[in-house]
Amino acid sequence: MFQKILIANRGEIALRIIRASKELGIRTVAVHSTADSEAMHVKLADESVCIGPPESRYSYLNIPAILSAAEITDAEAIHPGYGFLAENSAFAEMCQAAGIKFIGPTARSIKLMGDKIKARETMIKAGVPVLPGSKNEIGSDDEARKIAEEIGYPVIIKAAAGGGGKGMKIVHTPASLISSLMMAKSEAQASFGNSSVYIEKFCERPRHVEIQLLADNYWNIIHLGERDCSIQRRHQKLIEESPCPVLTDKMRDKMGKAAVAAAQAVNYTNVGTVEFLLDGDNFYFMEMNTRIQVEHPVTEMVTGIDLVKEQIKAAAGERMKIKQKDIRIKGHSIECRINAEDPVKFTPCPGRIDGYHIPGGPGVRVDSAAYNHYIIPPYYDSMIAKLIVHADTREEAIARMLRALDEYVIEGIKTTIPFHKKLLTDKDFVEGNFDTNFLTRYLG
Ligand code: MV4
Repeated sequence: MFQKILIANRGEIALRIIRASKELGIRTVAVHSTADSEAMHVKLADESVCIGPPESRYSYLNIPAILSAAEITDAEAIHPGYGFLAENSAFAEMCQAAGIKFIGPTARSIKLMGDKIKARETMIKAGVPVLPGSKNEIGSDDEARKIAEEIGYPVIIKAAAGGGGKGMKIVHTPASLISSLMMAKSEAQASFGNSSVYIEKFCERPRHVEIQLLADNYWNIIHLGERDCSIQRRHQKLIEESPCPVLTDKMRDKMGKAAVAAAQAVNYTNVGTVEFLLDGDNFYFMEMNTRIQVEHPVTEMVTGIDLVKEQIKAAAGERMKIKQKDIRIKGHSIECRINAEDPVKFTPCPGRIDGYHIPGGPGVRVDSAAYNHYIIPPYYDSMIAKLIVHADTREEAIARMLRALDEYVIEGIKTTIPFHKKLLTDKDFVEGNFDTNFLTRYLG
């Protein structure tokens, strides 16, 4: 096992990794920007190194500064968390070249899954269902017309280097195909430095259901059930839960097996998530996320498995002790993302917390780096806490979440707590009757 690891992240996920490390007897190094000198991850780590000015590109994305910090503190491994450098295959390669273990999958897996066209092709070969679409990058307007006619409208144009919903264009009629194609290509070039796009049949009312995977370095790959992440606004998830309210045991087994097959096809290691669109009884591969995700706690609550500890152990070369047959999904878990945002307009609202009390009691977990009098800097993501509950049934989990949201006091800034209180009493939400368009309709 590692003696010391460096955490190349901030906020709640940095704390989550520090906590897992401490329980494994590993010493921790925090890195931070000048805006984060008073941040909780700096206080909780054994050591800290300032790596640059507030802007992410000069600090949390500053590869030479982070590798130097690992070198001077003798850290043997780097945990990237999520966001920032977590899915940067060049960074994973540079860690390896510097003799530092990257706590995540191989650079090869990250690169392959980062190319959504290659990922799609890999899934087809592995027998994982995908929506009808183009095999390769769209080469010409004629090719786009031909493929769209073949699969039928509506279609969706996606960037090969995209993901997470960025740069997608939905096309309802042939008349708008070519202009959408032009826009998609130029947006892809501007956002990702790569104008390559592909076309898929557009699925109108899907649920977003994803399978959590866990793998070691010895070809052992298991799945830990699913999360329903359909409650999103502009591709930002706001509520996640496990299990998915409409998935049968039979469907879970099928989807889980497909996700494992997907991972086997690329010799996947460490943790990962396979995203599917669920449309009635059919599911289709969307993308694979090669990192620990924000919403991992709901899976931890229903399986009793510590995903961050497992990922550190896997990276250290330990053989996985958990077997697929040991996995049981127990009860129901829900996570609400609490953002420092206006609860109606969702505009960021950084500033000083003045009055803070966290909820507690049975089945309540708060993953947060916030504390009373903490000043939320304006430079980073607005998520300040994840409130996670676990109960025997979904109904009890909703009641528990409403109770915990009532206990949560965050004063001095605006948060999305009032939004969650309202949404959790919505009839359709309570009935589990929603898809990825739910919030667009709900918010009007
Ligand atoms: C789709 C889709 C419907 N049809 N692809 C969004 C994130 C990325 N992982 C894939 N995404 C989607 N891909 C096809 N062929 C619907 C989504 C989607 C979505 C689209 C518009 C608005 C909100 C959405 C939320 C989740 C998924």
